[in-house]
Amino acid sequence: MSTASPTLNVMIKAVRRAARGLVRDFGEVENLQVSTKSAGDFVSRADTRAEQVLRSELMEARPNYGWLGEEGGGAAGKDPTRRWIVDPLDGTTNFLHGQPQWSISVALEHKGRIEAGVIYDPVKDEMFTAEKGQGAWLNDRRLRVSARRDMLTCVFATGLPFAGKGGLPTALAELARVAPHCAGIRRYGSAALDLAWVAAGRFDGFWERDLHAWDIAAGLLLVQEAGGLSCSLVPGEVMETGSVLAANAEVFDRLKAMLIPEQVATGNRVG
Ligand code: 2AM
Ligand code: CA
Repeated sequence: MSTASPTLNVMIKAVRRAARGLVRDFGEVENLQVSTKSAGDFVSRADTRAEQVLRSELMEARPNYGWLGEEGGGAAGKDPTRRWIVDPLDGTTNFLHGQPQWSISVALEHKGRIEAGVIYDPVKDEMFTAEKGQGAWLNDRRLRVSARRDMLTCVFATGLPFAGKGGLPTALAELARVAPHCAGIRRYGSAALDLAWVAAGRFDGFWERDLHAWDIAAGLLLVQEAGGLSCSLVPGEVMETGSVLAANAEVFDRLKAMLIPEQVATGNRVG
């Protein structure tokens, strides 16, 4: 990153610390073939421990801020305008299956806008960072979304519902609409990393429905700071609906027209 603010440095330090425990646990999980249940419990504990590490680091550095975490829920802070939005382990299913595509996502929200975001992929040692107005970065390299404008050359990421989630018919209809017009669609299972990869130009766009604020908060800022666009797939603010479309500015409108032909989604940009 260029000149990281003290707050961004706090975030980076916290995710690096949480990552150390997760990397250790990821090594263990590959050996844990005893039973699916014990592996599942082990990963839940790893997830909870990572959130505890993040919470103690971030709240120690900024004691007045509020908190919204996937595991620990929400807590108001003395400063009602600022809160951390944290996913300690995004891509839990990959982690559980020994697949190296998972991340830690931390965002700082101020008055409803995301001011700073960090997504860390510890397996690849890739630290994605963004601060409002300061660009998006991967380690020390400035990020730009891809410049592809021909849909036929584009690779998109999406998510598919897991058991019990619902929404499979919609997801399949969307695949049927987009797949014939692009070079490929990937389903990697960490929404936070998918968004970071849009920012990095590795994906030309990403969409998924019914996510949570902690899955997307940091990633949306990364996309915006890398010159991409985002919106909600259903009426409302994307941070509330969790149904997100993000893409480079060249193909954004065409992808949007394929995914929500019946309506124009509200708001193109985060914040
Ligand atoms: P998670 O790993 O933190 O749960 C991918 O489709 C996205 O959906 C990921 O960001 C993932 O976040 C989320 N996800 C996958 N399985 C999930 C589950 N069983 N419950 C809630 N969210 C899930
Ligand atoms: Ca998540």
